[in-house]
Amino acid sequence: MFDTLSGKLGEVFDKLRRRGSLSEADVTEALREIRLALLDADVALPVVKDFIATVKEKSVGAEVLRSVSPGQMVVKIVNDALVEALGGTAVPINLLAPSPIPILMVGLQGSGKTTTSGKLALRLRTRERKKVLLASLDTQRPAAQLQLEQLAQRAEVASLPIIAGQTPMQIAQRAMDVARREVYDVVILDTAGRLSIDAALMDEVKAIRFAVNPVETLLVVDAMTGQDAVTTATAFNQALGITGIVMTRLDGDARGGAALSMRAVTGAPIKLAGTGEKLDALDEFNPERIAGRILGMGDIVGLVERAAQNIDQAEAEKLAKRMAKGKFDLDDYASQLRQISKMGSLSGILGMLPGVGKIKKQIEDANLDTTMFKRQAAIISSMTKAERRNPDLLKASRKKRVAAGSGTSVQEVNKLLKQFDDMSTMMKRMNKAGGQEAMMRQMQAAMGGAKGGRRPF
Ligand SMILES: Nc1nc2c(ncn2[C@@H]2O[C@H](COP(=O)(O)OP(=O)(O)O)[C@@H](O)[C@H]2O)c(=O)[nH]1
Ligand SMILES: [Mg+2]
Repeated sequence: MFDTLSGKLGEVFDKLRRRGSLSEADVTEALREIRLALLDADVALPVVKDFIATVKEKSVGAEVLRSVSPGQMVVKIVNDALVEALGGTAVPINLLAPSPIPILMVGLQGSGKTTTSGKLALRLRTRERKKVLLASLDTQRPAAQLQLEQLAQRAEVASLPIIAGQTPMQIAQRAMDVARREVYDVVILDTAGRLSIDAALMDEVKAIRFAVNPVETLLVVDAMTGQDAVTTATAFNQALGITGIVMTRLDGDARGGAALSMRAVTGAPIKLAGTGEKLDALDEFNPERIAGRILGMGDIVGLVERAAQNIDQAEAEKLAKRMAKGKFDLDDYASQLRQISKMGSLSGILGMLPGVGKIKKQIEDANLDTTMFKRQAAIISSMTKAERRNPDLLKASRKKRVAAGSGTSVQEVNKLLKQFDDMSTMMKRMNKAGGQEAMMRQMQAAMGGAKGGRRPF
């Protein structure tokens, strides 16, 4: 799985990394090759387009950190885009519900529902210490219920006694009754598949879903079916509303496109990955780990992350010290603006300050306008050293000079000075009163607020 994609991306990056600096043409060429590699891996076209657009935007906007090469920077950007496409963070099976927790397994015939039911039972018993009951609602094939019973024995969990002639609905209700009476934590309901999506299948599963109200409705799809897996997931999701996807046969030589497209196309997270026929071949689907495997460049990704952290941390500490001493001048303000523009948001540097972490996300959401920061940085660089240290020197004629030098207006210079003044006042207050959240609110207001109107924190 992912081998071809991994190989191709490896070639792209080998080329990039041999260069000391990157021209726009280098990046364009690399993006073209990445695009081809993704399409070749069977990733859905809209997903490829988004992916390339994201990488392009980030690559052009990124300021290369001192200790890493441009090629390494691009590796990191592609890595992050892969993680995002794969769903961002791992989403665990939801076990936060009153027992017995019903988990409904759905999917096409042969996708791996029954096998996965057995694997999941084993996993929940051994890792989560859950008391699990397996029940087969597959009355279509004579051997199906026996298959699950055998899997239950191997996983050392209970299975619902088979009663011939019952309908899937009767079996589901009996399973829930037994689970309540015998105090099971989890009931896994394995359903019958069909060769293709048909109304009868959906109606049967819908009725069961309505009757037992499962905490998880897990769709099992075969990774080897490529784009069809994505189509199947879309159809099941529209008809039933699934809570997660289990992708099986990730051990095979599928090209991986389904895994990369699934989240964007269906919106449902891939929660688990089947990686073999054995009962313990079921893994949590972890986007970071999988992106790492695809790129095979974990060391570089780590290096860039550490470099970014070090620089920001050093700046943040310096700034925090100056703030604490009440020595915050226009040079500090400019250095902060540079950081902000580089990071694309206030969160970059402020997120490093102690206690700000938790509101970092909210700042990011506020989507600050960085072009204004760049203009302000230009104004400050048109001032003399003395003016930057002591803004009170800036009277009318000096303001005119600074405005002309930076290609702005006196009005803009005034606005900047007012913002700087507000910020200094706020910092003094912060030193006295503490209160990070209040500080952030004022800092945002001082810097002109969010693009689309001010949002409350
Ligand atoms: N290699 C591999 N085979 C799998 C995986 N999951 C299921 N299978 C195999 O796929 C076949 C069909 O599985 P089954 O659970 O009966 O599918 P169902 O019809 O959806 O219940 C069986 O031979 C399984 O051993 C997997 O993750 N990797
Ligand atoms: Mg089955």
